Amino acid sequence: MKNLAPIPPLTSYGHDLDMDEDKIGQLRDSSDAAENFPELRQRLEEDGYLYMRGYLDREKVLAARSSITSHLAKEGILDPEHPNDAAIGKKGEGLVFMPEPARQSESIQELLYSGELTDFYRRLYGEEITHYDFTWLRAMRPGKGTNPHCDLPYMGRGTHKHLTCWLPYGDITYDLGGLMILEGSHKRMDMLDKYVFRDVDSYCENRPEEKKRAEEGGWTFTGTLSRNPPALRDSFGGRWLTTEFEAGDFLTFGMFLVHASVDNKTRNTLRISSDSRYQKASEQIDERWIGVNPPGHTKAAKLGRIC
Ligand SMILES: O=C(O)CCC(=O)C(=O)O
Ligand SMILES: [Fe+2]
Repeated sequence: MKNLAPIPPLTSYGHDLDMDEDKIGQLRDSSDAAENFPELRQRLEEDGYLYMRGYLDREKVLAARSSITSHLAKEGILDPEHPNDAAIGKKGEGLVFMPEPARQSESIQELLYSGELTDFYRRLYGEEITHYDFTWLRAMRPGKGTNPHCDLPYMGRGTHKHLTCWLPYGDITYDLGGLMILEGSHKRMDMLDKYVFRDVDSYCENRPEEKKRAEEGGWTFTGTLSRNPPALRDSFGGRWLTTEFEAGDFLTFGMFLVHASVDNKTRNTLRISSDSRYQKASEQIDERWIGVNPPGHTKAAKLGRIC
């Protein structure tokens, strides 16, 4: 087990997190049970996540990082005064999503959709698996991170038993801001049931304003659960859990676990990570994320209903 540095004061979505030990803590590292899938399944059920420290080949992750940083350099996002690998952005530059480089980079495709990682999911589910074709690849600039949400509202048109894999490309210190999860939130259906089954691409056809917005491809519901992570914690209970991630780690969790990210407090370094999704091949898949050019949240994906 790694010796962990104490967690320094952190902010998320611009709010100071409460640093008391019953309000913030470290993710539980499950790499000790890496070969024990019954145990991993049990922990996933209990904790709502598995954090696999150092599970993947660090060199492969760093090779994928290089393909991302060279793309960012080509796009003029990186400051040419620094080596590409440092991922130092020009002022104000950064991208939340970069589907193109994820699709085109062989090293990312191989890392996420073959070998160790897909074997892991096959063994965890105990049967053949499949994955979304769409990859959420992010280069988060300094400033506010991702606000608290569950993933289901964005991807709930197939099975609800799929898993997100959040993977850092490089070491992510506290000031660069990695992912954090809200302990026990996946069991709080009393708090989630009015939120989590809403679909960000559905709208009420009988509400003219909503209909208009949806027809223009706009969002009627952003999928955000809160813009205030410490206040959300106060109402749910549990602790925000995070850690300093390293290349080779991944964190996997289900559709009902509340998560967010720690803000990037560096002066100009981009935080590079991806999130990808895996499920049993035998279960229904959300068509928004399948194909060479998945419809995603575009107009083509909007679904009207009478409310
Ligand atoms: O990387 C982030 O800031 C957010 C990631 C996320 O929401 C996810 O992995 O589902
Ligand atoms: Fe998410």
